[in-house]
Amino acid sequence: MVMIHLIPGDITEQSVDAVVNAANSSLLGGGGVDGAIHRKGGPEILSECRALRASRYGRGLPTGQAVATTAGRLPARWVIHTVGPVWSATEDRSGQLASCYRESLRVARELGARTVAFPAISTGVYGWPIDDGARIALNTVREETEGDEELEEVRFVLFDQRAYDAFTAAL
Ligand code: AR6
Repeated sequence: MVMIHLIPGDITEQSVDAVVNAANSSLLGGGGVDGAIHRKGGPEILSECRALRASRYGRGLPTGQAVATTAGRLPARWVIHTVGPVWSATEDRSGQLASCYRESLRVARELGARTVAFPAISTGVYGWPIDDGARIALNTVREETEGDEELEEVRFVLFDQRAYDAFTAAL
């Protein structure tokens, strides 16, 4: 059975097989988790992202998809970059947010990762309400890992108290 843990803190400090990055489709960095991962992980991650842009993802990584690179100097083996949807009050984009979690787990399994750390995708710069973001994250990961024999642990790493409280309530 896959253990789901909620951890207050910084995702760049997690010793896990794979850390998920809330990236943007350029794959070339940004603020929030993305900025922290590139800053701490060093230039190796960015150079692999550039190579992905030059090969498979010439037009960028589409929203809801995921792709892996090395983790550079982070205490992890891989970074799985995924692009969350920007929150919209008029359009339901929750399927795209669920897809980020699902596709990231699919890539993690392909890599043979046993431990995976997620941030609360889309709930920062992209404006997704934290309670709803937490519900979608937990429901999708629970559904997706049911009966999984390979994965051991999925960790949600929550940067502030509000996010931690929202995930605790949703769990
Ligand atoms: N560890 C864990 N969680 C963090 C960290 C950290 N070091 N830093 C922030 N968070 P965001 P998004 C939380 O904005 O909403 C970037 O510029 C944060 O409090 O990182 O998906 C990208 O390049 C929030 O709860 O990602 C994109 O352009 C959550 O992580 C855009 O932001 C996600 O916040 C993506 O926006």
